[in-house]
Amino acid sequence: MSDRSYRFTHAITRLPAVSATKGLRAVDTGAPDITLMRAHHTAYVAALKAEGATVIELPPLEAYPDAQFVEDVALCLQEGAVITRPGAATRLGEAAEMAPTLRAIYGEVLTVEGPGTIEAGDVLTTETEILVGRSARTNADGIAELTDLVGHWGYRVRELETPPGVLHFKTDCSLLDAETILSTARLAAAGGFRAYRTILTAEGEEAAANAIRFNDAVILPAGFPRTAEALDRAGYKVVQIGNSECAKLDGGMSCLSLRFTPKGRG
Ligand code: CIR
Repeated sequence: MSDRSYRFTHAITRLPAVSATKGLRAVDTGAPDITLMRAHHTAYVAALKAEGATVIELPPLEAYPDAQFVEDVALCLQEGAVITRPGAATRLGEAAEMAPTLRAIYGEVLTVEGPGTIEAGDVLTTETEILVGRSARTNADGIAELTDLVGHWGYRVRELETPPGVLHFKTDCSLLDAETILSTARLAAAGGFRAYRTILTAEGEEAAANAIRFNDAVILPAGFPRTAEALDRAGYKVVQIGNSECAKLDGGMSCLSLRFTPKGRG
């Protein structure tokens, strides 16, 4: 089986803006400390580079307090990229900010035009399919438009539900390899992952599910020792990165990068 769903040559990140203190959050647990958030971000970028990534590091966007969560505004595949249409009104303009960077990399960049909305935090690409969780940010029209767009490159989309009260589908799961998904128990219980092996986050460690597999590493938010140990025991190389400040904005490891291998380079 191929490994293009977790082996990549490139990543895009964006340094958090000072305005990130005003980022969206479901529950207010206090303003994030921007100095610490940036230190975590630096460690995250270093972890990607240690795995061989060429990282395109974009500057902060003060007008968009959530713009460091670059994952949500585009879906990057080998054949091309799709600019999404965020469901959060304050994030809609972030998509156009990402477009020139993707156009410089890819021959083909498609755009979700609406009226539907879709954020790529709700999109999990595996070796065989693209799973999309319907959520408060991603609706049926958005999924239908994405399905049309990526169908053009031969991809199959399967619609699932993001659990109620959970921001994004990938808040609760991440791909570990071609056969394996790291998932919270609540998402796995919904039954959408029957074709995969699942490793569950430890009870009380649900936030560990927002991880990424990038080449040989599973990059996991720090502070979830039982899940880290389970992954280690299963043979994965676990790299832990501080996430206390992005967590205050409901962000995790997947949100902070776009990961891809443009066709011809992988
Ligand atoms: C938001 O609510 O949009 C941001 N505060 C967090 C986005 C996290 N992104 C992700 O889960 N993919």
